[in-house]
Amino acid sequence: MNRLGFSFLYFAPRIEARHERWFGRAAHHGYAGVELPVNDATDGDLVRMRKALANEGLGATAVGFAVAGANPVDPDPAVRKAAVEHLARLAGRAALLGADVLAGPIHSAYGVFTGQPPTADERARCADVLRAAGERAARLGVRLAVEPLNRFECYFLNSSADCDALVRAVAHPHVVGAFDTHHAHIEERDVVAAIRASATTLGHVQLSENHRGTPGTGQVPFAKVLAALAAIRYSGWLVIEAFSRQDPAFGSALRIWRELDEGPESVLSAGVALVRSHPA
Ligand SMILES: [Mn+2]
Repeated sequence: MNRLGFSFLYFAPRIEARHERWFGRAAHHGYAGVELPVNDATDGDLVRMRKALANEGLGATAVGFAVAGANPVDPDPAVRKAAVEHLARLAGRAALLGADVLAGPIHSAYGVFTGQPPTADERARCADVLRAAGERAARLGVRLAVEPLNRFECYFLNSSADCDALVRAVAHPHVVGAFDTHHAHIEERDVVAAIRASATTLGHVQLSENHRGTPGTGQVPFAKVLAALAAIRYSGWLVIEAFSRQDPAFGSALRIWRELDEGPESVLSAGVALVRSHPA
């Protein structure tokens, strides 16, 4: 049984009290949970969000990313040790929210490029870091979901096949693969084949348009995606992920240069309609 979530990265990279009225709206629209960014969340934020989630009867997933000083693929062992600690800290924040999954580009530092394709050494280092972090996350009851990103945002992990291979190399039950239709739309030859080929490692799904706006208004073949997920008996979160300029600085950081939706209510509503129109 899949649970429908809504990513609050739509609003901002750090969720503040003023954003929490949208928890109630998400619950009203029929979402089972919300995906909450944890990289910049303070302890106070986490306590406040947990209470607000409980008030609305919502579950949660967490979203986070690896950073330059704690890069899982770095040649320096001290940096990789910091990466394990960083990922364990993010998993701890996820656990505080009651989230059972921490998803995102946790495989390599976001926005860091070497100018070269990934190397075998980098893959081996990353697998070791994710295994150690997975062990820490397991104690918290949190699974780490490794998300490939498109080539313009990341060089280390672009495809579903590479993600599947990485997760197999990690070989820890609390480290799984994530699939985001936005990145897949850019990188995969065939989304259905990509989903089928990663069936045994897939643990988290984000439904996002090619243009990152209102889901269902772009080129991502959601009917095919949802049918493929049903065919592999995917069981986990389906998180609606749209970005906006609600937070102008964050919108600019994500290269959102125009309005892509009719406001939060329209995106919440479109996400539910999208999934309900293609029942698994
Ligand atoms: Mn994503």
